[in-house]
Amino acid sequence: MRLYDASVPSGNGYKVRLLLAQLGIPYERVEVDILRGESRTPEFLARNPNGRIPVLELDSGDHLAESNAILCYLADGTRFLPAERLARARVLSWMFFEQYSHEPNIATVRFWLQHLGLDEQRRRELPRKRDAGYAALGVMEGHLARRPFFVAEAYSVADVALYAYTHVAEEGGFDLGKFPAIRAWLDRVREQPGHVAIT
Ligand SMILES: N[C@@H](CCC(=O)N[C@@H](CS)C(=O)NCC(=O)O)C(=O)O
Repeated sequence: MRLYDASVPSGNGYKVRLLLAQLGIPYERVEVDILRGESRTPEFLARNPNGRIPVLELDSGDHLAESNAILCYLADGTRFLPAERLARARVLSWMFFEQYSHEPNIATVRFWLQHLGLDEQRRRELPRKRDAGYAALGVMEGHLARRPFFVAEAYSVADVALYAYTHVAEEGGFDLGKFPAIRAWLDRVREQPGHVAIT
């Protein structure tokens, strides 16, 4: 297996590397310089027409894009994705939440502050992104106040997906001080067997 990932620490790439480590699956990491447009070359677009990492290349030569789809593919049939119908749908529900309400705000602001800087347009958009990011953290805090993990009392790919950008939210200027349940959950995720750090 081969994973096309960013040369800078991308949370979307990290989700996949974390699960691959926890599943003990060997793979080759290919670094793509997204800041220099390497994910937009004709060669890369043949792997993912959407021009983004991560992309998983299977031993069959097939390519799979979208971090959360890759997580579901890898987790299928393992303890990281419940077989029971409702629990499985709840895992997906949190993964869609991650992509719609969390990542576009928390990850995007981190990317701006760490890599792109704030031009006039980003500066204008920042307060709205900040509010939406805190709203997503508020939803997570309420849910985690009453349970150890997102679904069915067990660590799953829902936790992997949401951990990736939450644990580095402070790099985007989000203060986790007001979210004790999230901070306790971050510690529980870090304690899972096979955990690896973002790099
Ligand atoms: N929804 C996608 C988002 C992927 C994404 O935004 N990747 C970024 C890095 S984190 C990227 O490749 N950016 C390069 C570009 O847009 O050219 C996923 O979850 O995989």
